[in-house]
Amino acid sequence: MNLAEHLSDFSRWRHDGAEAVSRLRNWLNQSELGDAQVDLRLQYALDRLRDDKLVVAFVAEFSRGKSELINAIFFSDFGDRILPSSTGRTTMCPTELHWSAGARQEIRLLPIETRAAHATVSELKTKNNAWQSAPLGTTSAAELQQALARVGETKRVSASDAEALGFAIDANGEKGLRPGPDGLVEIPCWRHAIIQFPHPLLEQGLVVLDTPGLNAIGAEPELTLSLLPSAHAVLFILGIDTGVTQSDLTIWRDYVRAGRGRQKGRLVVLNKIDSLWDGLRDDNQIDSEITRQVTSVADTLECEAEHVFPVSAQKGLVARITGDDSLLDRSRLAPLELAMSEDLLPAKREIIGDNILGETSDVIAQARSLIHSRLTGLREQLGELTDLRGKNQSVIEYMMRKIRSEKDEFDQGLQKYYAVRSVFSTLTNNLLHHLGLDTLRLETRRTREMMMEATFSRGLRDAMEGFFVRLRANLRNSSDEVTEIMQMLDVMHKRFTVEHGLTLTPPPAFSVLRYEQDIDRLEQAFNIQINTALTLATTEKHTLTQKFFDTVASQARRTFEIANRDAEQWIRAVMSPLETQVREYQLHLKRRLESIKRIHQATDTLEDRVGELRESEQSLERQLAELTALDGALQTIFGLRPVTDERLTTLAA
Ligand SMILES: Nc1nc2c(ncn2[C@@H]2O[C@H](COP(=O)(O)OP(=O)(O)OP(=O)(O)O)[C@@H](O)[C@H]2O)c(=O)[nH]1
Ligand SMILES: [Mg+2]
Repeated sequence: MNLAEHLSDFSRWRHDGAEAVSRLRNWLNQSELGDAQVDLRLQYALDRLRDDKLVVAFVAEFSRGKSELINAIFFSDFGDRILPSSTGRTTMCPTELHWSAGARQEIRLLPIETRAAHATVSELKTKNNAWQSAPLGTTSAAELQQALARVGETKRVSASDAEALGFAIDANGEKGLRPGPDGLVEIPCWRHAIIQFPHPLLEQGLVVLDTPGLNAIGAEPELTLSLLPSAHAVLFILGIDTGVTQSDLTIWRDYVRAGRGRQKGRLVVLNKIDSLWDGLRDDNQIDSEITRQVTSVADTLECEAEHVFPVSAQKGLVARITGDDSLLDRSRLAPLELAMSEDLLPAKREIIGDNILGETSDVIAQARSLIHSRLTGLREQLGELTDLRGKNQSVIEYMMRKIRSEKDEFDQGLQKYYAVRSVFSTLTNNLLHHLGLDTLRLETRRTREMMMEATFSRGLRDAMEGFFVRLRANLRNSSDEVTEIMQMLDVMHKRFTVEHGLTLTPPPAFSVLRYEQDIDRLEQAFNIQINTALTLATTEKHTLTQKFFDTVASQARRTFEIANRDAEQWIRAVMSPLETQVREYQLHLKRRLESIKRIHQATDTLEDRVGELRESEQSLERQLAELTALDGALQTIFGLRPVTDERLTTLAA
């Protein structure tokens, strides 16, 4: 299977999974076993399954062949080069290629001037009027090429204007843009480009991110703090003709590997191997030269040689367009694509699968325990009634009194439960306040003001450090509240179990650790990169650190948003089963009382009633079997790790 086939296999899997989840959802509704909360949870799971994206980013210094490699891997069926690729700097802004069902075919360009304001690209994505957009014809390759060429547009502005937009200026052109004789510098017209078009791979949820070289990467903190770390695969590209240069190494260390050991989905590509096909060397010499270079690259980058893939993007593209199989073999694209799909898809499946199974197993366990408690109640009632066979009126009256007093006792217990529930809602409000976006907004504003006032690097750094410290303190407070809530729930559960003999499913746990780790990671990434920014001259330092902070703040907001959503969901998840079970039990007592009353008043005969209950018992048992089958189907799809033919071969080897 090539990458495209792997991807369509993956998308089929998601489709089947979505069907299985839908079946569960419909069944729960039809069997009256779900409630609004459960329905919402499954709806979210379905949405996630359908909208899920796979992001593959291409990162390198300029002219290493990123765009050409994208053309060869993804777009060769257009019969031509689609993304512009040429000598010198070509791609001037980060370019995202994707497609969402129902979207308009278009190219959207974000003017570079938007860098001056405090909004990050992801915040601007929803603000249509910030972008310039043009419809995109996709019938001919030429039309596409022409539209896509716009990602390379530049303009000349004064050095001070460029500085205000966060570009570094350097008279020598080493550490920044070099002003021309007229004092002007050349900057990209666009800050970001989004290309939406219905390519089959993009339709399956693939997002391709093409990036420009080092200078541009460094100036957009969002790329380095958010887009690249969250990409499912990052391909780092080198040229065999240039080897590993100092700036290649900076990109690798600061942006791709970012201080950690080998990560899944991070591949090194040694491009342009065709430059060794000079007609003088024979195949053996070429092969050993490639092996030598691969080893040396792996040494320099401190990675394993088998994660370095020598290819020729250009010859690969030509081979695919002309259908030349032997050239395609020589281009060595296939092993790279195989590694990409092996790194990318199984890991992704595992995450999605665990995620969805987490939701559905919970929902299924709830439904199962509901059926069980209905069954237990029913069987208890059946026992009571069969015991009454042949008994006289006074025994029936005694039974009735007994059930009535049980019911009264339970109702009294409920009063206590309602009192505790109101304490619970105070506690959960506190929790949501600490995880709240208002608090975060306040912290963000405060830090920004402190940064404005800071004259020295120390002050800037202190302001930022304080920001992280306070965010962590908020999370720790939330963690205390979670403990308190858990203790209260525990008491509530014990009471119902001991006093009324209810068997309740223990509440799921909740921890803020994940969000703390997110914040830690953000701080780490930030620390690595802020050092570079702090060595700059004052004005640049201010603009760049401010921009860094904007991204950090927007990332932190995302973490807090997720924490909030999770906490709300958790609160619902602990409360709703308890409420349902209490309600069920109340109903059950009522039914028992009703049924004895009717026998007492001789409206029903005992045998009719017993017959009815037996029928209900059977239908509950049927429900249990159906639920088990639905569970099994979900486990098969999401629980088992997919084994591909290639995987088997590697395992065997
Ligand atoms: N010989 C050879 N040249 C290649 C290969 N891949 C790309 N090139 C050439 O290298 C140059 C740069 O390629 P691009 O695809 O524009 O590189 P890029 O990394 O996207 O560069 P920027 O967009 O400027 O950051 C072009 O002239 C390509 O034709 C290859 O496999 N072999
Ligand atoms: Mg390019």
